[in-house]
Amino acid sequence: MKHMKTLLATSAIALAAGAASAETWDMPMAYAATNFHSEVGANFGKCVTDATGGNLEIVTHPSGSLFPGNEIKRAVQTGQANIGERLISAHQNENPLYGVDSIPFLVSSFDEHEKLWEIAGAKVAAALDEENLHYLYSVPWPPQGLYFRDEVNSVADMKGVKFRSYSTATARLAELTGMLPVQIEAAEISQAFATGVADSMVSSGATGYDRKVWEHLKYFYIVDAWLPRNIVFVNKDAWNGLDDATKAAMNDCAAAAKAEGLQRSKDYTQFTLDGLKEGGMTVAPASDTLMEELKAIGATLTEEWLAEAGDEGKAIVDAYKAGN
Ligand code: PCA
Repeated sequence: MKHMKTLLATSAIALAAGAASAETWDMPMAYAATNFHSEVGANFGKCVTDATGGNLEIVTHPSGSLFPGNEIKRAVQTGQANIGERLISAHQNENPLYGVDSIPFLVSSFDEHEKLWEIAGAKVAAALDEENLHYLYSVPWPPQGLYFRDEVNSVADMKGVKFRSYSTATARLAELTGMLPVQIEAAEISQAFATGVADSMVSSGATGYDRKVWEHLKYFYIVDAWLPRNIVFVNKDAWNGLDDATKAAMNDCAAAAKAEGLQRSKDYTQFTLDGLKEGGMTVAPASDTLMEELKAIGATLTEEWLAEAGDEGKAIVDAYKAGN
């Protein structure tokens, strides 16, 4: 009997220890569950869960279901969530460095973008570190183009059009083209277009496809203006609390997610442009006039960014240009 009691007590302690060391981290994400960023995030979560034998389970919550996109960064900074993914340029108003991936026409292909990120990524990670966030991995969106309800051949055609923005830089682009910006998370755009709150946006084919915008918008102009990035970060205190083996598992899974994400983003580019066409949209390069006018506006936006980002920003752009 005594032996039995000891056995029971021992297994209760073992159970309690197991329960205490096994943790679940909820990972808020802003984009559709079917979007590649979300799928890569889910694979990342599974990778960590498997690699740690279930000691750290990461559960993703796409579509802004746990926290809306614009609250994810703060939620992770404050530890309301231990890990999350966010479109970093949406926070350019907090630190111009977060908008380094949205300088118009500095890069227009995946390869160029990766070169820029090789230079800028560590600086962005350092800025996040100062905000109690540990940078884990990041994945680019496909090149950004312009969506409209009506045909547009020049900047004059954009005057007065209601424009969905996702950052201060995209809002400024709207202002400089005479449009009326309104900042809306991707999870809300179908409703915004359906109700006429917005009639245009800058984004990738991916987001238009994910949100079936062909039900409301009819034109997608390929301009390859920039490739913004989603970053997955961890609350720094939560990160520091992990043991070395768990950190190593996270790093290995992050490296795999980064590579998978880049490839999936590339693959999704043409797939989603075809999808927009199948939905009935006109998908075409912007006219020469429009392109020229956009480049002039892009030059203004670049100057403004450089003025805000100071020496550090200039050093990144100069280093990128020197390497090309
Ligand atoms: N899709 C995201 C950001 C960039 C993109 O292609 C969005 O529109 O919110």
